Amino acid sequence: MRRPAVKADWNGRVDPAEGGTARRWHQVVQTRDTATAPLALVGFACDEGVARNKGRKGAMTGPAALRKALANLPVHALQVVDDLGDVTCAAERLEQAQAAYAAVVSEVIRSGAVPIGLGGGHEIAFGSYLGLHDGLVAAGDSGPIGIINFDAHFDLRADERATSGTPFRQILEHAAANDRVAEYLCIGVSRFANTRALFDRARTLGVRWVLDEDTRVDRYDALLQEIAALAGRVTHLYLTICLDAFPAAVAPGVSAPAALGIDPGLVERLVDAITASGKLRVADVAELNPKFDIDSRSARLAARLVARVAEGAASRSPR
Ligand SMILES: [Mn+2]
Repeated sequence: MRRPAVKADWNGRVDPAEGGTARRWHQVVQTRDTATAPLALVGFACDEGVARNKGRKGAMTGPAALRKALANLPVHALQVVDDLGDVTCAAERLEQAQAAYAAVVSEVIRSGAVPIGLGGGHEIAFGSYLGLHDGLVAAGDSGPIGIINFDAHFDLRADERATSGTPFRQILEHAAANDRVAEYLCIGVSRFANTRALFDRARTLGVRWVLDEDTRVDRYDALLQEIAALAGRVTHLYLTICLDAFPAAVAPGVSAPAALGIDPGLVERLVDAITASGKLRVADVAELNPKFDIDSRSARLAARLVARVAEGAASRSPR
């Protein structure tokens, strides 16, 4: 179920004439079994949740496409990143894969590093949260967790089985059952991609959200305020970015392309605020589906977002 990291996955351009400041991701990634660097990539090769949610399969190869796009990006503050390989999901083994991925995330968190999950369907979110919760429990930390999800969808579905559409309902139920305060903020949610039942559930569960039509550069201050207020109320933040939050032209390689979508440049600035809080403990990028991508646009965007999170988190790292 766990596929070890492979150095051959990381290759790209080398600029020897430019010296030591011309380095790229493939030159700072080290393939390992356990985390020693301040940041650790953990792939979640899975689209079982997407399939159960009646979506377009293909996110299984998301982590591989993401590594390929990431390999050639230049590094700035980033010195070293661990790649811990992939947890892969066999058919019908979603819950087991989520538990296995959560165990890796938890181990990384206990080591003091920040795990960055490479999706995989958005069912990755329940695993990331579970790993964070378990890692904190092991450290005797019962602090409140804030979850920030950039997404066109709430993913609060009530389905009996876990899918890519249920993780945040599962998270909030898990938190309630385990005496953990968890607050969920969903940014970019669309009125035309979520039923009234889902908005009602969001209200019942105390979820805060910002509609896609309000996730605009001219509302930057209000968005920043929303994030700062959440960061002020909690001890730990979990950031998850669903690529279907972005316009279909920018991110065609997803299960459910967005008709409107939100501005990636705006999301990056908000991501900077999240990493600058110093409270980011785990992050992931979900729903990369290379099967439907065009010119690797979605993979490039996903890679840029991972790099943005990593650069921000690295400059905050205690290590
Ligand atoms: Mn989602």
